[in-house]
Amino acid sequence: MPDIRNIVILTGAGISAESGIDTFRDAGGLWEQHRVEDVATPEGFARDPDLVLGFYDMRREALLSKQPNAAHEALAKLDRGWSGELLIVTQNVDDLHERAGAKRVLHMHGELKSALCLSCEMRSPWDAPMSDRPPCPVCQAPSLRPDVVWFGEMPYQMERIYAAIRQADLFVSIGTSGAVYPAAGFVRDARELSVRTLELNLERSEGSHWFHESRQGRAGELVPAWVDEVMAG
Ligand code: BJW
Repeated sequence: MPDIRNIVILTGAGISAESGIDTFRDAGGLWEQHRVEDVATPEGFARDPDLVLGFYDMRREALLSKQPNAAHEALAKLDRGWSGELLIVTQNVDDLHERAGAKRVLHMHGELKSALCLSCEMRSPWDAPMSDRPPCPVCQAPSLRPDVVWFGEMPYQMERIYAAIRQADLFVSIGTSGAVYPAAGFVRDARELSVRTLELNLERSEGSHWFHESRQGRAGELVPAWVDEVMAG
C-alpha cells in the first residue's frame, strides 16, 4: 500500500448487519418493511408522527440488545493506534462504533440515541421512547423528534467531512450501497482530489466502478484484515 497518513472511512448499514441490525435495501431490509416516504421524510413525519415515532422507538429499543462486531472492533483498534488523521464518517444511526471504543466518529445522518426539539431546536441525549410525547429536557415542550437526517434534509457536518477528504490519502467505504447522496458522491470527490479509494462491501455497490479497488465479502472478515494490512504499513 502506498504511503498513507490521513484516512477517511465511510460506513453504512452493512457494517452493522452482522450485529443483527437490518440494512435498508437488502432483501428483508427496512425499506421492504416500510415505505421510505412514510418513515424517512419530514413530510411523512408531518402526515403521521405516531408511525414515525413508533418506527424509531422500535429501532432504538432493538439497539439495546445489539453488540459491536469484528468490523467495529477493528476500526476502533485502528482509531486507537493510528497516529495520522482519521475520521470515521458513519451514515448509521446506531452507536456501535462508539461502543467498540472508536472516538473519531461523525454521524452524518444523526443518531438514534439523540432527540431534536422542534420548539427550541436543542439536541438532547435520548434513550427512551418518544411516542408518548415526552417533554424536551431543555424547554419542556412535547415537541421531540428523532435526531436523524431524513430525505430532503441536510446531512450533518458536511464542511468537516469535505475538509477531511481534502486532507486524506485514503478513502475507504464499508458496507454501503452507494444509493444515497451526498455520501454516495464522496468517492468521486476523493478521486477528483487524487485520493486513493477502496471499497469493502458484501457485493459490488452502485458506485463500485469509481473505486481504485473493490473487495467483496463480509465486513466482519474484510475489515479486520484491511486494518491489519494498513497498520502493518
Ligand atoms: C454488507 C453486509 C456485510 C450487507 N458486510 N457489507 C437524485 C439524484 C441525486 C440525489 C438525489 C436525487 N433525488 C434526491 C436526492 C437526494 C437524496 C438522495 O440521495 N436520494 C437518493 C434516493 C437518490 N439525499 C438526500 O435527501 C440527503 N440530503 C441531501 O441531499 O441534502 C442536500 C445536499 C446537497 C449537497 C450536499 C449536501 C446536502 C439526505 C439523505 C438522508 C438519508 N437518510 C437515511 C435515513 C437515516 C435515518 C435512519 O436510519 O432511519 O439514511 S435513508 C438510509 O439510507 C439511511 C442510510 O444511512 C442511507 C444509506 O444506506 P446504506 O447505509 O448504504 O444501507 P443500504 O441498505 O442501502 O446498503 C447496505 C450495503 O451493505 C449493501 O450494499 C449490502 O450489500 C452491504 N452489506 N451486509 C458488508 N455483512
